[in-house]
Amino acid sequence: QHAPNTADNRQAIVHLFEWRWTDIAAECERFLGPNGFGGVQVSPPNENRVVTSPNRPWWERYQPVSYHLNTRSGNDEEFRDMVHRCNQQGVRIYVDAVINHMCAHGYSGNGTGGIYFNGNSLDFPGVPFGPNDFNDCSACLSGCNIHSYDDVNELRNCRLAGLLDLKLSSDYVRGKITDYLNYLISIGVAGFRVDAAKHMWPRDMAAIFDRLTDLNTAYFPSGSRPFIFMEVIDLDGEGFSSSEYTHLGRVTEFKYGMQLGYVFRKENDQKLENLANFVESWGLQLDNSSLVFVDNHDNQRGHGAGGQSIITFRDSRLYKMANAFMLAYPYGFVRIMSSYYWDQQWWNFEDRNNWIGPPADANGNTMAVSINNMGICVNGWMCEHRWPQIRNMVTFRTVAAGHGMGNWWDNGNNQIAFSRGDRAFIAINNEDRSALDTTLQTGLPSGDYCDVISGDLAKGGCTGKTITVREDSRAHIHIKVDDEDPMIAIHAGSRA
Ligand code: LAG
Ligand code: CA
Repeated sequence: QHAPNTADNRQAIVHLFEWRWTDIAAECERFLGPNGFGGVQVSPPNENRVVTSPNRPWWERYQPVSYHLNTRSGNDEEFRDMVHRCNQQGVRIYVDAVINHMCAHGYSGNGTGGIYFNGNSLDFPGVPFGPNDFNDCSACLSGCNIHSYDDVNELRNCRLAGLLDLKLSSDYVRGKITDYLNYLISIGVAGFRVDAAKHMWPRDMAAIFDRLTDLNTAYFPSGSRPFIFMEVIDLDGEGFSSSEYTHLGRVTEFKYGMQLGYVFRKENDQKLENLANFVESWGLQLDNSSLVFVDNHDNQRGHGAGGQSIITFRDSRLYKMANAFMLAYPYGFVRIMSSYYWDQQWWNFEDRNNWIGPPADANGNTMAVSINNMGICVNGWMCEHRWPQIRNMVTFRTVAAGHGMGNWWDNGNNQIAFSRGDRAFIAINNEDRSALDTTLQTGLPSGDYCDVISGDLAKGGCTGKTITVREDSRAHIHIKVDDEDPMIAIHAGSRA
């Protein structure tokens, strides 16, 4: 389904990429719950192949070997404890479901949970799956791998990068996958990010989703259905369309982050003014069918789609601006990325280190997330979701929920402003030379408001800029070009 099953109408989730379950549980209690985050997308929780060459890349988790909950993020017990503790905080858990394939052909051994598998003989006793549970290579033009993204048979029945392609038309295979997903539902998860969805037939996915049980009534109203958002990379020009999937749930809207990158970087003839009607002009899926993000775990490192335009934590000023726009504008369900740092090594326009896994000790165990007394993550974890500007814009989105965009203003170039009904207002200045210095209609009731970009409304008053909204709802807005964060955002909850 399309609704995210969040508590209290919360409006944004965060992908805690490669975090351990114990750290996520703690983060729900100490940060995500209190700050109104709706949920967490977790890395695939099921057992995967251990890749040693290169040494423990992040992408080994996209090579399943069984559906036991045993990975570098933790075991079954830790996973269940996390789901419970996060739900107690009103923070939902969404599982990254890798169901299109198992591990790559040609490898065998023991997975992260110690279970034997053999990707030469197509034998996965931990499920169990055998040779008959995979698509044969009859749909593939040469060999077993996908070569052409124009031929939908090849796209869906052949191997993605050598990954053994499950025969999702089989009742038995559907049953095993459904058992896995229903087990997660019984634990209390709220939905699924479905990996590699364009490589699966919509009808096969429909058959699997139909067999899913209702959500656990310990945490959700009875009859609640799992939230489904499918990773469909559709930038046009291939033999399929993401609209083939939108009746099943939301799709990841990759055009959004790519275009937003161009807009804030001022490339490809794009400027902030163009955000006035981007849904039509970029050909995006409808509001209710899309999941949006500035970057994801793939395209922040050159995998997946979007290329050089994608903005990440490395361009922190632009990143805060793009996230602020995404969180302010009423389009799509929002996912924030939370990354770990790695050193890039550029060679021929490609980062040769784009495989590097999460911070780990010498034995390859993922490190716990350390947070200093300023609330900043230190040992390699970026924690973009904790950046005060992003954290506060999550609150902005919740306060504004259900109120449409209004009072659009732009200078015809790279300054924009708009309100969300009479609940919230934002202005952004991405000019190189001119300050934004004018009086604008905010839509808000008169009063003094604390700008949640430069500070917080604390007990003693506003720690940032104060914006005075007059009787006629207009306010004087002044944003210099060289402000570290050239924007202001105010809302009903930041009124002094
Ligand atoms: C996805 N969405 O459709 C994930 O978001 C993406 O991260 C996954 O690819 C992909 N689908 C398959 O689940 C990742 C990496 C790949 C990696 C793959 C399997 O982007 O680079 O492939 O996970 O681990 C790797 C190597 C390939 C190799 C393959 C098989 O990079 O060169 O052919 O393993 O050995
Ligand atoms: Ca497939």
